[in-house]
Amino acid sequence: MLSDVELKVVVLGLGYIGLPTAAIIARTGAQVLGVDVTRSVVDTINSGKVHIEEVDLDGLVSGVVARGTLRASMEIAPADVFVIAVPTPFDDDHAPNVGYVLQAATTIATVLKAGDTIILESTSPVGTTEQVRDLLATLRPDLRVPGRTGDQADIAIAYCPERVLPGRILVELIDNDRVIGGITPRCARKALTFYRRFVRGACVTTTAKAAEMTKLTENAFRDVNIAFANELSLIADTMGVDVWEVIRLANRHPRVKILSPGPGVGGHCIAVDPWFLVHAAPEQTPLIRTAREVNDGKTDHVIAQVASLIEAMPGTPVACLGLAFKANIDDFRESPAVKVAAAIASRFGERVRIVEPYAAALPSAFDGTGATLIDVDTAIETCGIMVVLVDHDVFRSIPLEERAGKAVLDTRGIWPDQPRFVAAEAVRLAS
Ligand code: SAJ
Repeated sequence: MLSDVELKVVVLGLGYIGLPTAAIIARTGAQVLGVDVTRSVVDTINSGKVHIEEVDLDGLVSGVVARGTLRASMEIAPADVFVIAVPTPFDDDHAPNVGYVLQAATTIATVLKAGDTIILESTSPVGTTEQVRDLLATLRPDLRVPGRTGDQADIAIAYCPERVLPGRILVELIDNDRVIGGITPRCARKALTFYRRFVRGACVTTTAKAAEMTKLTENAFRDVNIAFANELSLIADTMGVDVWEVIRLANRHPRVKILSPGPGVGGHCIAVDPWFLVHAAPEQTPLIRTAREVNDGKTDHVIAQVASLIEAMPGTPVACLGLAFKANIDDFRESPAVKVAAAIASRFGERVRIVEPYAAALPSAFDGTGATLIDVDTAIETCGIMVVLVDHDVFRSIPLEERAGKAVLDTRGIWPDQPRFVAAEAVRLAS
């Protein structure tokens, strides 16, 4: 086996998963080349800086770049292990788009040699790893690919999904268990040897297809469970019951663990991945599809609730607290908070003030609306209506006396001590 210093690794895609992964591998002493199609990303990393916000990532990247074990480039180079960590979005009809994965495989084919290992980490529809294998077989007929030539393959191909939580990526990359699916058992073993270099969690081997479905299952499981919480919040609203209290009480049952309602489900994973299962098996997925619809519908419900509250209090400035897709991160992709705040801003214009400590400027969704970005203290001083869209710690810490007398719509349940009648009464008056 190659020692860490001799091992050459290429990571394709230097985003939220690829960059931390590349940096952690580089910390083991392996020579890592990160490849990305965006010039500014490559330049930023080579100057020892990061283009994404993630706890402790800046220090790690500057360290490994300074040591010379991590370098970024727009050009691929030969290596022993290739890790694909590119996006897999879906098209308008919810069909998964694996174009970036196939593009990455095409790039790898130009430098691939016997003995190399290719690992796909991107969330992918079941069968994608075999698709990568078939593409490589076509592009490089000189190499024997696994699963077609018994145990005699020249290269190893495996699927190993990332399962890290934004905000805890560096910890979870090391501590989480990994599922490693090989096209053949030999492929899985080769990939396992690689992950053992930096993963402390258990590494469990399986087939590529089972690993692909496992990843989709994890995120669909969470989506379905959040949908249950969101549905409860709708029921509780119609009954005038505090859903947060009901959930707290129900969770005292030893086998009940209800998640938290919110303004909808955001991010690039949980709001996307369940569609891969629905698209692959439409007849068999009524529950998973409905969960997606419930979670998306919750965002529309919150928009209507906020609009009623604002209409009930003419002229009162309204503060929308948070834009990120979840607490304490700067990631606004697929964020329900952005959807709610932008819809409200386009309707109520200058009355709408946005508070988002993780944003230097308002995203383009607010262009031309008249909404402004203000800090939390100004919001407390000037806004009679407060809408909590994200449970950032800085919002959680606002004491009751600073919120007293305000009409509050708390979609995240961060202020259990807020007199609930204020918002409920205003909404009732407006309806
Ligand atoms: N949310 C709720 N209520 C909850 C929990 C979450 O409304 O009780 C919302 C969040 O506010 C957010 C969305 O759901 O808008 C998703 O947040 P999340 O923290 O559940 O998940 P992500 O998208 O940050 O990361 C998920 C994780 N998957 C699972 O927990 C099964 C992570 O481990 C995966 O690596 C990641 O997706 C991914 O990349 O697939």
